[in-house]
Amino acid sequence: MHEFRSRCIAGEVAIGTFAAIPHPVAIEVAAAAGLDFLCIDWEHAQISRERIEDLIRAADIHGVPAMVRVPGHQPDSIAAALDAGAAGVLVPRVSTAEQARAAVQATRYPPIGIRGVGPGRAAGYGYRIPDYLAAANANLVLAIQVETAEGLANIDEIAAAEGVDVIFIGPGDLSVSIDAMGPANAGKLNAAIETIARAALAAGRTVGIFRPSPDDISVWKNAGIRFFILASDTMFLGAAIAAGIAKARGNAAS
Ligand code: 3PY
Ligand code: MG
Repeated sequence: MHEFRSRCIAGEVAIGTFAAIPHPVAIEVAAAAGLDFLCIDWEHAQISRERIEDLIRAADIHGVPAMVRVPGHQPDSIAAALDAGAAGVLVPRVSTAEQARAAVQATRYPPIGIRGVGPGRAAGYGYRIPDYLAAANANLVLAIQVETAEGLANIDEIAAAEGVDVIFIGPGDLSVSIDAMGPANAGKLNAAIETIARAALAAGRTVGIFRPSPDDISVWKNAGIRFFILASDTMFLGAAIAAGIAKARGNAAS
């Protein structure tokens, strides 16, 4: 098993970020900064299918596992990301056990799933198909996002779906879906996150969450969460520019 998947399954702390900038330079800069993994955001960033392969290539140069958040549940999107050499997929908006099982089917080769065999980059462009086939089911990480009211209601059945490695909580979508937006509703949102985390942990799953800032990572670690996607390359870039400019302005005024 690849070290990244064994680490995820074992519930060791893993901290990555979303890659939303569609250029290998951003991947190389992020990878060199020392994170545990990258998650290329094909769902919400303007990253094309062809570009995903170049971004994974850039991450590979630095030995940093690159997952891909696929744009939906379509098996062809999952196959495209994995064929390009992704270390795993993050499947958004999984709200039922049936959708969770379909994600497993699309991610794993037979006999576990129904992923199709092809001469993609992951399989050495066809020159290493048997080697890739022999290892892919054990190596690839499958993370599914629970981030809707329906997913919250169905969390016990979703968490029981065999073959899911990480149940990943999307607080942004969840807050909209359960009508718990804004600081005034933080208690309601946090209670929903804790419900998902408890159910997933009881089913033996690793639990992940998106956090926009590192400030409350310890709070969620104490709730049993171990897999963190911290902000994104665009968010880090904006925050660093804002902080630098503010400091420079302050220094210029003194
Ligand atoms: C959300 O917060 O909705 C997310 O999908 C974060 O990854
Ligand atoms: Mg979301």
